[in-house]
Amino acid sequence: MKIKEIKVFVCCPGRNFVTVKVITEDGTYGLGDGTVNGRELAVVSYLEEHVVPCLIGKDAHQIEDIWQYLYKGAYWQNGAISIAAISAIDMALWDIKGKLAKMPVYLLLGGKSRKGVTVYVHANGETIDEVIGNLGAYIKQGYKAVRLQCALPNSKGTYGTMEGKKNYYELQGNRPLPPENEWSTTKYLNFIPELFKKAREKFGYEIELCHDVHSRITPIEAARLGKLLEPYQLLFLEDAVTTENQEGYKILREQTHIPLATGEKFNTLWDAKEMIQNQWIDYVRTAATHGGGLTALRRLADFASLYHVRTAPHGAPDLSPICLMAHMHFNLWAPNFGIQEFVGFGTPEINEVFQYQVEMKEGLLYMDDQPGLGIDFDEEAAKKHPYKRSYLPVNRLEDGTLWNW
Ligand code: EZ4
Ligand code: CO
Repeated sequence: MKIKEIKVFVCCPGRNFVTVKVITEDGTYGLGDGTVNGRELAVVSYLEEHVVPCLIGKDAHQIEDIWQYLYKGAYWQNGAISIAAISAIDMALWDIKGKLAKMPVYLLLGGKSRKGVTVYVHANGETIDEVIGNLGAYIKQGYKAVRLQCALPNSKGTYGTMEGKKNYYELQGNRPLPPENEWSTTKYLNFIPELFKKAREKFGYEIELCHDVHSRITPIEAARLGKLLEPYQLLFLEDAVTTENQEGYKILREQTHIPLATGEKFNTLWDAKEMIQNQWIDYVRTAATHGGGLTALRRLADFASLYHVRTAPHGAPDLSPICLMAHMHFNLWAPNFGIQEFVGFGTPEINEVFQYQVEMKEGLLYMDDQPGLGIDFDEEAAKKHPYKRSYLPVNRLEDGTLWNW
């Protein structure tokens, strides 16, 4: 089944998404997500200039060969932009294969390993009381796991909080230049254990809790945080330390038994190899959009399964619903699936552009069986929401030193 045409879209229904539509000679089409927050047009250009021309006329069924062709064949294998482009094509090809086989993609991967997909949602707030209130609301709705993030008192911007926005999807949606945030590790380490103490006092230990440090502290600081949080039995502590140096996790691992998660920025299995092989982490958070699509995630999950590492795919609002649907299939299949990050059911604008069906029952997400990934993209609706230049914040220490955001 030959690839006839590939269209690349970038739209901003509240925030920017890069979408690929691969169309075969019989008119079947597949969709993929290639969004890299703040660098969207680089992916569009990589796709349009360097990927699309090479794929016209190729057999859409040969997913593995196309993956290798775009990865090894480019000579420059790695990199966030090129991998996002490969990921988008890969998702679209799996979507096509499912549609042609008249099967949901999870059946092609090997079938269901579970009845539904356990998710964790985000309880954010400007104060501990606000976070605890939001946590209570999620528990009432039936969610089984919640990530807690709270603004540090008297500081300028804290990762994961709403910054006065009402809708999570609006956060970071339209920032033509990067805003600047401020960070103090001392304030953070002194403050954050109290959040988890209060959450456990109020709601007990049945609800799973997690927290994202967003790579802002050093291994030994993370060890201290891990120890401080140990009594509150987190499901995991996410991105305690940056991962460029995988051995940072060794130091952390030796000091604390808090479960560790990382990997939302991993582009290939190689980015995670040492930390998985050495069992320094418990959850690998790589997304289909940033880790090479379903073809690569499958390989990562199998490798991780050898070392008791479970998958916990990234599910931030800057991944499009196409990525969420790809993850639904992957999560249903992966025998070592752990949990899916989930920020909700979109906004009216997003759901006008992307049509898909998921529902939550008792903390698990379910979808209807549809051929392929089970998502559609309305090109006309997308045109109503043109791209808007937007950047993530940059972060500085109180003395002005540029820091990890
Ligand atoms: O900051 O996706 O766990 N989720 C995260 C995200 C990331 C954004 C960056 O684009 O860390 O909120
Ligand atoms: Co994260």
